[in-house]
Amino acid sequence: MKKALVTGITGQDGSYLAEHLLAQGYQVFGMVRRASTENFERIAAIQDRITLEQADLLDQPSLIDIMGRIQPDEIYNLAAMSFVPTSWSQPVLTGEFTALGVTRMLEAYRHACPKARFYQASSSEMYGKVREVPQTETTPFYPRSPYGVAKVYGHYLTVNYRESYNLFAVSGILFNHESPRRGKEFVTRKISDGVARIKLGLATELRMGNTDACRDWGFAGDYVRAMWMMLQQTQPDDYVIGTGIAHSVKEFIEIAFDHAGLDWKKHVVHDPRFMRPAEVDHLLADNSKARRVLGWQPEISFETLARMMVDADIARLRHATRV
Ligand code: NAP
Ligand code: G4F
Repeated sequence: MKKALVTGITGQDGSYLAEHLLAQGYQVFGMVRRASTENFERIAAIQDRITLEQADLLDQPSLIDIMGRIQPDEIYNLAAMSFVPTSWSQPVLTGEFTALGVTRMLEAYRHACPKARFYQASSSEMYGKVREVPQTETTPFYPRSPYGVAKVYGHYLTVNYRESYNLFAVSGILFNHESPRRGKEFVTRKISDGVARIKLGLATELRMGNTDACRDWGFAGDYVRAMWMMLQQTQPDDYVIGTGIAHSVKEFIEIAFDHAGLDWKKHVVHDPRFMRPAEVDHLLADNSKARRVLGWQPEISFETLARMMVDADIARLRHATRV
């Protein structure tokens, strides 16, 4: 039985990846940081089938310890401070988690279990003020947030450790991917949750920032399959993962409100508090390498994703409030 270690297992991607790995017959170990209350909502359904180990991206000895004890065949480094606006208010912490955390992970990996395969969660946010459209594995980076800068560091460090130490280390450059398990502060989930609240009479308005921004949005369940596929190749390499279709925030709003039978113009209010100091205007993936080499392709469309998220939030809030 292959062993996989997943950091960030309590997050959106970690929970879907753990389910995928269990379905592939893996023994799954999840790294969690200590908290005064447990935060296992997303992994509640599989908690009795996985092993949770306490460690922290900020603490080098804890990382060496768990990798040395587990001796995983595959390591998926998904843990990070992943919310872009927080990276302006907490830039030093973002650098510690999202940039230097990768160094600590790679150091632990090369000393404790160098035969393992390593996946780094790189991001389309690295393209920022895009240098070409669509973006490929060779498009130059121009990050527009402390988060994006930290991800560029983690990306190049992973490439550098692969080349310096002959490790099987890969970076997946993933474009935005969403699901009903997405954190509520990210735009798609903020909208689906807002629509559900308005539909059920729990709110009347939804306050939004830049609704002209465009993203290449896909479904998280599709994207974790790509992570796993990257580690099954004969050679380590980096891949862009996205759908190849971009939509605006406004389009997501329109589909989400329409699906609930609501008129978005009556509820959506522009709020400058949600504008960013520097914006990423338009991201679009060229996924041809992933399609060709990995045989990967997305299954869930933008429209299906938006509707799925609205349905899930309405069901969740109905259950919670008995409306
Ligand atoms: P997420 O839901 O925010 O999950 C982040 C995870 O990181 C959580 O499990 C969190 O644990 C953990 N974490 C944060 N700081 C930690 C620390 N110091 N030590 C240990 N664990 C820590 O993020 P996601 O959407 O699943 O994304 C997964 C990864 O992919 C992230 O690295 C993100 O930057 C990257 N990424 C995401 C997207 C996307 O569209 N979702 C696109 C490209 C790249 P707690 O539960 O304890 O907070
Ligand atoms: O959903 P978002 O917060 O995601 P963002 O900034 O694109 O970052 C996500 O995707 C990255 C991949 O490119 C990941 F690496 C990262 O970890 C994260 O998962 O915002 C999307 C867009 C932005 O342009 C933002 O300005 O939506 C715009 N937006 C408009 N109004 C808003 C809002 N975003 C948020 N969060 N809240 C708003 O009210």
